[in-house]
Order: sequence, then structure tokens, then C-alpha cells
Amino acid sequence: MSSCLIVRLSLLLSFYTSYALAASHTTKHWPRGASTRFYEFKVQKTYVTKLCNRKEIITINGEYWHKNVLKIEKQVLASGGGPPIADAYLINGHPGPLYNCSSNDVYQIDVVPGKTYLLRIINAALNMEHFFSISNHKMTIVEAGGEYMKPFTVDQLMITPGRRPMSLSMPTSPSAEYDMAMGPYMSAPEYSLSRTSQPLRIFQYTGASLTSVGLPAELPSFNDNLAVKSHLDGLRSLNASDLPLEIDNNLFFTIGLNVEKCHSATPNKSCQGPNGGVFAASMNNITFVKPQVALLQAYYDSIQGHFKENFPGVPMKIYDFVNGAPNNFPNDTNSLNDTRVKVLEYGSRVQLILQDTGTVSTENHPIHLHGYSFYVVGSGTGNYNPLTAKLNLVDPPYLNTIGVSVGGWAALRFTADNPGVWFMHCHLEIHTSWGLSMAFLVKNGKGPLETLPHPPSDLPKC
Ligand SMILES: [Cu+2]
Repeated sequence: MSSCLIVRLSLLLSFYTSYALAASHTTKHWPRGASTRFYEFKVQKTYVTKLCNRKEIITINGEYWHKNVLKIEKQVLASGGGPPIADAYLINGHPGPLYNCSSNDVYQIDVVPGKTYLLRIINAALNMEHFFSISNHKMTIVEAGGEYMKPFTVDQLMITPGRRPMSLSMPTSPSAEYDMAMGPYMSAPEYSLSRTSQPLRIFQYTGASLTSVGLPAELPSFNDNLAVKSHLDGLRSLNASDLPLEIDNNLFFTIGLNVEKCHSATPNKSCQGPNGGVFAASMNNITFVKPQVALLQAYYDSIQGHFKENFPGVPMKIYDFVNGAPNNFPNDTNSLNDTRVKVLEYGSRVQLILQDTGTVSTENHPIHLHGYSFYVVGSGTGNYNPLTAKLNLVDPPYLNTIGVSVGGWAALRFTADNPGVWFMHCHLEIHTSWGLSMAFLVKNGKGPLETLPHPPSDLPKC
């Protein structure tokens, strides 16, 4: 290491107190389910890896609550209202120096000037999409969701929960210190503009020596939809040779939030959603109800009564999805509570339009499909119009999570060649808890290679 000229990248976190002030707002998100256990840690020291001899850096970015997240989940769901904003954002488990009691808790990486580093960035947050940047550095995206992309250079990334972009980064100046930062992206337009610039102001120089220059990382404002759009527009596949050019199933799913009528005898406790209602969410206006028996097991073992096969391929009602919501929406937006799957024949070629709705509030929803990646052949704002939508059938990005733009749409294509039951859901965990999900049931094809295999012998019984 003696010949290494060290540049230290200090990872700072953006946070801002006014976000906490928004805690009663309708579009807050909150943690859910088994995946939250990772977040129950206390702030603790992790080992710093010196990277002179290594080329890959992994950062896992997440959210932190002072309380036990499982308890928070229970409380929030029982309240009918929205979740609290995270108390801190973390990079590799470190909250950074900008919070109380964590002034020395900065994740730092030593890197060599002139070398190019592969950054593997994972958004493990529960309820928030995030921007990510490194001061004075451009990043070249080379992979996302496990698939290589045509190299695409950006100043900042927007990463939805569950996404794992990789980028290449090269320090530009020796003996300097650069901040690396993540900050929330919140697209719901009800968030007031007064909060936009605050994340940029709180970055601090950390640990810079007298001779070094510390540079704060810049992030887009928290509601910079244009930055998100240009990031998505720049993603291109290296090879899209198996992109379906013909379509067997043309599907159209709306995605969005709902409000259910209060049926509680104690509305002050249990109906804290908008206008005294209870928050819900839906796809094609069906709020997914979790079955008592896992869908895959019920299907495989032919256990009746746990799901229906009539998830609609198009919305039951067509209207102006984005602009058609009333300004003062009722406390019952009439979603249907049910457990339904959409059945697909083995090998069928699917186009799926995901359309955000403004029933409660338009918002960017990171939709994730299990069992498949899909080509994102188009995206746009407003209502999807097949006559004017421009589709990229040459080199669309191949992803497994797509942030459907706020008040907009995305067009996905995939071939249903993986038999089984595959969950599709919003990766903002509270939205999934509220029912923004469904499942595809992909039938078997011919022969063992096209047939759902047996469950593993060590499958847990409970
Ligand atoms: Cu969502």
C-alpha cells in the first residue's frame, strides 16, 4: 500500500428535519415484513476495507428507525394511517456525522487516484426511493438488476428499493476527500417545495486534512422527477435478442393508493387515513388480500379456496387515471379486497402496461416482479395512449424492478417461460402491506424442463 496515493471517500447521508415534519402526510411509507429484520440493528461500527488491492465496493443503503420496525408495522397497520419517515438513512449501516450521537460514525473507503472502481449499490431501504451521488465524480452505469447495460454516464443515480445498479467511478483528483451521499426521492406532488433544497445544504466536509479539499456531494432535490426520468431514459440493454416482438397477452394494470371506509368502533384509533378512512392500495383496483396458505403451495397441492384465477387483464373501469381523481377524494375509493392471480400460458408473450393513478396521490411506484426480468420497452407521463406511445423495440433495458413514473406509465415485455406463481408488488413496503400487489400463475409447458419442480425436501413446514 505504500505507493498508493490515498483518496478517501467519505460517505455521508442526507437527511433533513423537515421530512419529519411531514410525518402526518398521506404518502408516507413504512416498513414491513420479514425483510425488515436487517434493520433492527443498533448503530454499530463496521470494518472499513482498504481498497488499494480490490476493485469492487459494495454499499447497502437503507433506512433506520429508533423503534423496532415490526412493532411500527403493527401499529401503523392498526392505525389505518401512514407510516413514520425513517429516523435516519444509512450507508452500509452508518448514519454519518449529521445526526446526533453519530459524529464519528462515517463509512469511509480508501481508493487510489486514477483507478476505476466498480460500485455495487443496493437500495435496501423499505419505504423510500433514493438518489445517490459522489461529489465531483461521474458514474457510468454498466449493469442493473443483474444485466449488463450499454454504459451510461450520470451525475446521480436514482435507486428504487430492491434495485442493484453497478457503476464505475474514477476519482478525479488525488489527495482529496469526496463525499458520497444518498438522499430521498419523494415524488408525490403534495410534498411542499419548501423542502426541496435542504438536502444539499447539510453536507459537511469530514475529516479532511489541511492539505486536502473536501467536496460535498450534490443530490437532486427530493422531488426532481426530471432527474429520475433522464436516468431511466438512458438505460439500454447490451443485448435484447429475446425481446418479444409479437404479443399474445396485452395487459394493462393500474397501480395506486386507495382509501377504505372506516368500519371501526374506535375511528380515532383505527381510521387515521385521509378523511377518517383507512389507507389501502391496489392493482387494477383490487387490494391484494394475503392468503392463509401460500399461493404456490395452494396451486401445487391443488388446495382450493385460497385464490381466484380471475385477476382482470385490464381495469374494470376506464377513466382519466392520472387527472380524474377528485381534489377532495372520498373516504371510500371502492377498491375490491380479494386474492386473485392472472393466469398465463407457458411461453406466452406478454406486454404489460403499468399505469399510475391519482386516486389518492400520484407517486412513483417501484414495481418488482418475482421469477422474471422484463424489458422496459417504454415509459412516459400522463395516461398511456397506444396511439402515441413510443416503444423501444431495439435495446430496451432488462430489469426486474421498474420505478413507474409519477402520474405516468411503463410498458414491460417478457415471455412467460418460468412456471409457477410469481408475486408482483410495489417495492415500497407499506404499499405492499396495503395491497399494491398481485401474482401471475404461469402454467406448465411440455416436459420436465417446462414444468414446475417439486418443492425442496427441506422446505419448512410452517
Ligand atoms: Cu407503491
